[in-house]
Amino acid sequence: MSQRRMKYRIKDHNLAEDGKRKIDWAQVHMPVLFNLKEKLKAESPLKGVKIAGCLHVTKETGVLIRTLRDLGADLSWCGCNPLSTQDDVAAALVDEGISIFASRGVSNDQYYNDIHSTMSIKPNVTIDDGADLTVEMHNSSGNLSDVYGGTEETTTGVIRLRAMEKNGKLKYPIMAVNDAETKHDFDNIYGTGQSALDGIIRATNILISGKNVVVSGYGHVGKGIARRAAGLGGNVIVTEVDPIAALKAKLDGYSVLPMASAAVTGDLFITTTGCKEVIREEHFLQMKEGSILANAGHFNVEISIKELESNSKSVKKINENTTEYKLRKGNKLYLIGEGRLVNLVAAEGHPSEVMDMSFANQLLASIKLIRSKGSLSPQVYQIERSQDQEIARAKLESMDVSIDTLTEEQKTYLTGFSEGT
Ligand code: NAD
Ligand code: RBV
Repeated sequence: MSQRRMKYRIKDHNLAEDGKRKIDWAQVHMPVLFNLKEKLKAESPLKGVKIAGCLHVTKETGVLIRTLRDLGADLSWCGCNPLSTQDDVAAALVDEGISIFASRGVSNDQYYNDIHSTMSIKPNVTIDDGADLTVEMHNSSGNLSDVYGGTEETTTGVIRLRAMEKNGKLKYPIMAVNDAETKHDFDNIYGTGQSALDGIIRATNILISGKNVVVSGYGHVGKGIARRAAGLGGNVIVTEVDPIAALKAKLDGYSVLPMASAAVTGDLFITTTGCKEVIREEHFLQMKEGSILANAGHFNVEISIKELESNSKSVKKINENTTEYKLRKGNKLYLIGEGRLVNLVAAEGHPSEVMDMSFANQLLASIKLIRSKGSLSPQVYQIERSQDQEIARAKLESMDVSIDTLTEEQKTYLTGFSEGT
């Protein structure tokens, strides 16, 4: 595609060399995706397929985009969060002939304009993170008959798409990439566990050791963050609404408290629930001077910023990613990354090594949609076990790890009932 005729919207072309170096670095750390591409490239499975993507424009996503292009896809891409785009990566991808519509720090209107520009390719496949693109595809007046299906990267997106399915509103099949074990048991846990703390530390340089770290939600993301915060010497307090998750947190050795009590003792608060208004006015008013607030859930709804603002007499930026709210009662609270995904706003998102598996799932799920075009009904589909197994094996292999194989006798034992006491 000629760059002059190609449509795109980025911040600054001059950043392209930096972005290219970053994507090249990530590529070296994503061997599963690379080897899949090498295996598939002779058959060009994406030849002539138009793909619209709405997923954080990061160096890892850059590797996914290059992979899809090298397998024949025609691509158009936007960010899935107003603050997560790495502008140098966006510039590098445009330089490589990809239509990118993304920059860091967009308004809500610009965010949706970028989604619509991305959709104008009239995709056969949508790759989404959070379901904003898929919802816009459904809301637009355009015909969806060219769409074979879509994929969804994150927990919140899968929840939204299942709700669409339940309400009879889903018009094309979706592969729930998040629900693959090689995605949520690694990306959500280890990826967010490390990168959320990385973001908080980059934004504040605080010492985690000795702090009371309140983690809201003890699902995949919460578990990962709790483990890493404890590893850094933090005293972890979990808040939950689900009794089973709360019990797991307690038996994993953490304190479990309702937010009303945790608000009084916490030094650092990290929300990971996918739910709204988890930290709100009644909690802000109980917090200690200097408390720090961050969110790792998909949307910026977990910390009520509206109530933080309405209770403040002054608001000022401390640095690029930290804002000070001086409450009317005198205390100062600090919000990181405007309450958006702290790992992508204040750090670089997940390490390449975990995105390797998430994006291998994205690639295989997209190919599956293309191969079964027309034969899938509009539902949210689970990733097949065989895909998870293939990715886990490839990842182990890339790490030089070998495992055992069941003997025939063991297989018989594990599938039989005759051998007992
Ligand atoms: P999950 O379903 O495994 O866990 C969510 C947990 O939050 C559950 O245990 C639930 O009981 C709890 N919860 C819900 N409402 C609550 C409330 N009001 N107070 C306390 N606890 C509450 O989901 P997950 O996979 O951990 O994902 C959580 C969020 O993080 C989602 O929005 C997901 O999209 C997002 N996510 C972000 C990243 C990232 O890069 N930052 C990575 C993966 C997932
Ligand atoms: N995520 N992507 C990155 N480095 O590109 N980091 C995190 C990256 C994804 C992750 O898979 C999660 O489910 C989603 O962002 C939340 O929006």
